[in-house]
Amino acid sequence: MSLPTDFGPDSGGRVKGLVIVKPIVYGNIARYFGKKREEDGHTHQWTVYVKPYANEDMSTYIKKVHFKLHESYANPNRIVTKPPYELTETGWGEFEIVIKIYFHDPNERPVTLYHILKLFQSPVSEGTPPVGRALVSESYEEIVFQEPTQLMQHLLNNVKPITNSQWTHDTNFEEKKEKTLERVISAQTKVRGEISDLKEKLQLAKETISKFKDEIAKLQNNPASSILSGI
Ligand code: SLL
Repeated sequence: MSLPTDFGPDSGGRVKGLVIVKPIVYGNIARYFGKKREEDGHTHQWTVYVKPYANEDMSTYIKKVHFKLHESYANPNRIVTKPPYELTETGWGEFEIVIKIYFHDPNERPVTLYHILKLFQSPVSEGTPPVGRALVSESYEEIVFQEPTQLMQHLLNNVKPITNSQWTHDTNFEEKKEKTLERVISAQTKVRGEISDLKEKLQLAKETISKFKDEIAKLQNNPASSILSGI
């Protein structure tokens, strides 16, 4: 890729106060063969990927993406230098994939993501997908560029669309966001309730302690009166 080079004498400097956020989606899809393959025991074909949340060609600012697979794979370090940033393999087991994104601007530190490759449906969800139907396990993330250089600012702001047609995702992230927010709010309400219960209990305990302290003081000052009062 040819990079614009003329950004003036200060092009190496960072743009003060500027923050650019790029939302991304990363994860995997997997398909069950329907049986264990005789020759190698593999059961699934899967694809791990990083893609933009919006319809934007990330190659403008991404140089390459490293996918680090489980040691059981031949050449576990796989490098993808152009979109789509994805890797397809077959296998039998789940493991953690380390995804490292490198940028064209060497001043920008690479970003590392961790994804647990998912092949099997969790028992709590609606059972095993039928043979041929893909399982999807993906996450939303935001890459935050703090005070990028002018060069990087230019690259980040000059992305082109990937496709002219609709850019969609398998996961409904808007719905996921709403549901997550609802869960956070209900957890917050529950925790607030528990805090106020505990505060009441604490208050009661403090009052009881103070009553006992008073009684002890009375006893020490005038033991006879306390005995008479029945304590
Ligand atoms: C497990 N801890 O035991 C995990 C490791 C590794 C999966 C899973 C290798 C395929 C091949 C493969 O699927 N490895 O190249 O033969 O579940």
